[in-house]
Amino acid sequence: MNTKRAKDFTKICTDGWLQGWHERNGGNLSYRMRTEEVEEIRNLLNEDAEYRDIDGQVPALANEYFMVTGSGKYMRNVSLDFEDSVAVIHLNEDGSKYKIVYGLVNGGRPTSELSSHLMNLEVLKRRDDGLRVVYHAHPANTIALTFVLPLDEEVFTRELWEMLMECAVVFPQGVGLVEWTVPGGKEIGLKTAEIMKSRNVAVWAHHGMFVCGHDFDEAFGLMQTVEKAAEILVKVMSITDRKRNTIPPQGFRDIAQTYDLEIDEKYLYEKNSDIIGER
Ligand code: 2HA
Ligand code: ZN
Repeated sequence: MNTKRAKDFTKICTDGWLQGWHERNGGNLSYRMRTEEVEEIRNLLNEDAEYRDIDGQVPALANEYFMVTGSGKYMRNVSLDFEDSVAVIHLNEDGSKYKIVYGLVNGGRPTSELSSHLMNLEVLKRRDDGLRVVYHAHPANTIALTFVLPLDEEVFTRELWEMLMECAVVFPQGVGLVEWTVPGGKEIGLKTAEIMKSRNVAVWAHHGMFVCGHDFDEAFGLMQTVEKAAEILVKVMSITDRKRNTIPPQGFRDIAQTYDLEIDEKYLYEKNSDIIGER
């Protein structure tokens, strides 16, 4: 497929692979297509394909088209063979079934995380129609932190924010956390979608991260910013369990004022401990 959107989709898969976020078939990507983008490839679509059940229902996405990676496909292969690795799917009139109208030419199904992608895209559509990209990866530092930081969204967000001043600007709503849950189904999809109602980042404990964006660059940049902050924290924690210096709560209020951001005060609690991860 030789469209701008297919190129953008391919680029993030390659970029994520180069970051080391996509071992084997790890990670997946979805994009809610615009009407004109579907029209552009109309002659490539096979509308006779059979509808199959989605684990979960997404009525607000009925009749829409999505570009998604395939289950078991490797992100590193998307640029080498797009038609083998990626599908365009169409949802039926009540958002309970999908059919593959393009791609996965050597067989296969959409990503094992289809439920999470579609449930996220549904709440995002309600929140802001422009939020069309959902990206899942396995970035090592963020995953590492889920073993040592408390799985408390306020603490987790605050520790990341302190590592890299950009964080508060890039994800001022903070990050949501999903405690260990078996991936690949409706349960984890519902928990993640709950987070996406108000935030752009969901960390899956001991597994990976989901982010959303208006476009592929924004989604990738968000994943990279969270992971960069996590990497710095891992470095700090490998030296010591406490900080000698850091950005104080007022520092974040000043950032919010300078950049005209709404920062939730719940992340700016006064700390009683200099031990990382303690309040
Ligand atoms: O596609 O990342 O969560 C492999 C995964 C499942
Ligand atoms: Zn995964």
